[in-house]
Parts: sequence; C-alpha cells; structure tokens
Amino acid sequence: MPKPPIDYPDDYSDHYPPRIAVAILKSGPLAPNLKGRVFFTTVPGGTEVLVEVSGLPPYHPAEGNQPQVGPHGFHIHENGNCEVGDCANPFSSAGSHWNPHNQPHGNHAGDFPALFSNHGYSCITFFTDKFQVSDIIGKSVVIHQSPDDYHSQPAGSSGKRLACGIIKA
Ligand SMILES: [Cu+2]
Repeated sequence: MPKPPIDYPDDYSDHYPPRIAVAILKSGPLAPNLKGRVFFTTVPGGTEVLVEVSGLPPYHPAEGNQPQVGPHGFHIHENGNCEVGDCANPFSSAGSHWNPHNQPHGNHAGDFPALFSNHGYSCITFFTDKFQVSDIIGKSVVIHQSPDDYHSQPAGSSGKRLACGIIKA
C-alpha cells in the first residue's frame, strides 16, 4: 500500500506554542544593501538563534562626530513595527529593548552577541535560555550601526538602526 503524501501546512502560525520563528530583515537608509534573516528554534532548555546577514557597512573607527561603525549591536526590541520613519534616525518605531524582566541593559532577555562583518557578511548561531520562541512572536530584531558596550543604559550605546525585522511564527 503506497504511503500517503505528507500533508505539510502552508504556515505554522496556528500551531501553538510555536517551535520556530523567523524575522526577515528590512534594510534602512543607513545600510540599503543589507539582507538577512534571523531564525529562532526551540531546543532543550531554551532557544537557538541563527542570524545570517549580508550587506553590512564597512568597519570604520569613530572620528570627530562620526560614530564607530561595526561590530554591530543586535537585540530584540519591544515593538513589531519596522517602519523606516525618519531617515536620519530609522526604525525608531521598533521601540526600546524588549525587557520583560525589568533588567539593566546587558541582561535584557534579548541582548545578543554583536555581529562582526566579514566584507559585509556575518553569520552566528548561539543559545539563550532567556526566552521561549512563543515569548517573542510579534517583537522585532534590530541591527545597529555601532558596537554594544553592554553597560550603557538603556541600550548599550549602539547607535542608529541599520535594519529591522518583525519576528513571525
Ligand atoms: Cu537594539
């Protein structure tokens, strides 16, 4: 008897709790060639995060009024809104860092390792036990222009926003 075809759903948004989520990055005026995705996968004890991005701007040290460019701060922000808005200060609608446990910056649930560019390309995978995939649906991820110092409050002094992606199941 032939095996029946596997019936894959078109999308998984009605499966709760979701075990995977993805944010497709939207580039802004400060990094118009940026493309990338962030995948969140439920694993034992927490969540594995994979980010792959290309089109990051070249590293540049701070100079005069110009901020350092790269490595790039990377976080979950509280609003699932990636409107570019003001081109001089893009993606402000994504709001502040997602901070469900009222922690100082450096220990926000969505404080992530910074992204190091390799001629514009960056790819890292890491584990966090600070949230489940179901906790972050409808939030956003943001990649910043400057490095995160992990102690300046409230956001690590990582500067303007290069890209934003809404986290979807
Ligand atoms: Cu941020």
